[in-house]
Amino acid sequence: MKKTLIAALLASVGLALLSTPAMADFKTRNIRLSNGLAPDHPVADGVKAFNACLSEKSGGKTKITAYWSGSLGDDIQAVQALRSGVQEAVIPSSSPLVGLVPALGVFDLPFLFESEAQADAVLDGEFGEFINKKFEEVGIINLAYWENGFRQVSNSKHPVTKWEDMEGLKIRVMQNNIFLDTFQNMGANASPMAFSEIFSALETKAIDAQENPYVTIDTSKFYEVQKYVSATNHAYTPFLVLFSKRIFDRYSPEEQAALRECAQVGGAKQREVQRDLSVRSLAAIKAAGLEVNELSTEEKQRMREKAQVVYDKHTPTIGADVVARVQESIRASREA
Ligand code: TK8
Repeated sequence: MKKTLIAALLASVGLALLSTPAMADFKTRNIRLSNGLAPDHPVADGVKAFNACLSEKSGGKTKITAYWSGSLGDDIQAVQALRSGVQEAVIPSSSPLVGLVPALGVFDLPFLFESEAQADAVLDGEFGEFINKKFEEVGIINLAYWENGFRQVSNSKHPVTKWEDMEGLKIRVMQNNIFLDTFQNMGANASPMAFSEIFSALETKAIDAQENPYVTIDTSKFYEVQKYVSATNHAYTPFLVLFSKRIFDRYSPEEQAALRECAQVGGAKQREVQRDLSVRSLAAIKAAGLEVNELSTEEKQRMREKAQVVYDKHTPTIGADVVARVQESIRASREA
């Protein structure tokens, strides 16, 4: 009895000694992490797991303070704050950042990914790494890819079951020319707007429509000001977990490694919760009284064909090599 107690004590002292040198490589850090979503979006579950992992690795020294609903500015502003080193982290959509990293436009190409598993394979693989290098060149570290999800069109006017139904719809798009052209090309009256402005623009009828995944339509309560949702699945745009390179470069290698690893841990949790909630969000949207329209296989194909011109027009800006590379990586994921 006594012996086992002593052995246990010795073991815990040994463990403490072992962990001491590593802990010394961590300083007290408060990471301010912002994003545009509501605090009940699955990104919050991801941030929680990210934070718990950091806390464990740093012996409680590294802590994330999260800011929700764009309270520290929209995606574009927050990324500027990272570049100038006044804020540590942000989780934005890739789309508004094409001005900074044109290659990111590849994710805005309509109907690029076929499934979430395929998106995971491409983003977590060699192609994701290739994009990460481009971020470093502009003073940003991308720690991980999380899920925003497949995007769906919602509106307050009428059911959309074919692309012609978009004719004249005043639709908000992200601040991104590929999305703008995709919807203009379908006949919609598209205008770019920051995420935080959508709800009131829909409420005051300044716009009729927007496009976002079910989870966002649910957690940002767009269902309160919309009547129809169409399962268009027209794009899968990822969330990025971005960190200021200026600040990152001042961290120890152990702190840097912990950030990278824990952002992945958070991402696994976020994707899991997101995919689970997506089904329930769709049910909640229906329960709120919205009409949900599925698109026939034939209409999906027509929409895909209609969107082809967007590829032709934007490939030069994204980079023909980048587009070829993502397509190659998609092909490889199909064979895997
Ligand atoms: C939230 C945005 C949002 C995006 C959009 O900050 O702007 O429509 O889908 O998730 O990043």
